[in-house]
Amino acid sequence: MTTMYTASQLSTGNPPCLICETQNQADAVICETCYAPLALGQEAAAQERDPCMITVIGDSNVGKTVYLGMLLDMLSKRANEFDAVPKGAYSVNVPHTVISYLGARQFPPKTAMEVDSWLWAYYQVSPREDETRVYDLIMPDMAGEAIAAEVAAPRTFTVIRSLLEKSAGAIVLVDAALAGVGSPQPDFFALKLMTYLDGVIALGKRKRSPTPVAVVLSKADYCPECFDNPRAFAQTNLNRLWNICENRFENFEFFATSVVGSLGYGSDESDNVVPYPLHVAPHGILEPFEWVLSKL
Ligand SMILES: Nc1nc2c(ncn2[C@@H]2O[C@H](COP(=O)(O)OP(=O)(O)OP(=O)(O)O)[C@@H](O)[C@H]2O)c(=O)[nH]1
Ligand SMILES: [Mg+2]
Ligand SMILES: [Zn+2]
Repeated sequence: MTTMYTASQLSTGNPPCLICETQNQADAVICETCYAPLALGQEAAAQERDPCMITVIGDSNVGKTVYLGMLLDMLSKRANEFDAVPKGAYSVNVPHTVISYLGARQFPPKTAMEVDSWLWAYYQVSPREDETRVYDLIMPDMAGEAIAAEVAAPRTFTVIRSLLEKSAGAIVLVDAALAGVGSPQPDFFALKLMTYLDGVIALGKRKRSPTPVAVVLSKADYCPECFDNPRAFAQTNLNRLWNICENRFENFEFFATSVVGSLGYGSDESDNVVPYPLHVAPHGILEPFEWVLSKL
């Protein structure tokens, strides 16, 4: 099992795992139950606020890694009046990886299913117009296949459930390019995901959940009409998802997002045709995040 830190890098306190509350051995670096880095708990113990977790979920290949990397990079470049400070150098790994790949005109590789290889990011974010509002954001980059496995058979990946239980908000990515060409897969997967989320965070059978959920229509560069009216796009192309949002969630909104401006196509080592990002032009990355913060 590999980790990003050594025991000596971590402070001496031994708070329980922030995600699943397991009390681990004092010299452990990752949680024995959920494999989250224990540095998260130590960072959090040093703050005097409760950390705020916003979880990015979605199917495999929907664009979670690219979105999260771009979002964290934009935040640390002080985009849109936000100040964001990474807590712990490990937090910079997601944006570092994503921006390096995009700079080399490639997409980052898919995230491995093993929980102990996921990259976690812990950022302290505050809007510049009101520096008293500080959010300790914790966002892991999870593998879509693990999310699918947990949704299909709950408790296969306890870390996902524990995270969602503790999340103050969720960003759900849905592949707009696939939905736009009539594939039912994004709609069905999102319906399962929202049903799962409702089961984890619901207050009761009748009550709609107040947890803000931003639905991000990813790869909207393939279907630019998405940007004009994301809600209308969802009502037409993701009707099952739209209905469960209306029925079960008090606070939801749809956003269109894209990271690339133009794509080229080429073959990879195994002769599959793959897209290459020729030009990076982020659109609509911060909006869903700002909206979630505004609802907390
Ligand atoms: N056109 C376009 N394609 C994108 C965009 N973002 C991601 N992609 C494509 O989607 C693929 C998957 O993106 P990832 O971010 O790796 O997806 P993921 O959700 O992290 O997938 P897993 O790690 O398997 O869960 C990329 O390799 C690109 O081909 C975008 O903004 N526009
Ligand atoms: Mg990924
Ligand atoms: Zn844990």
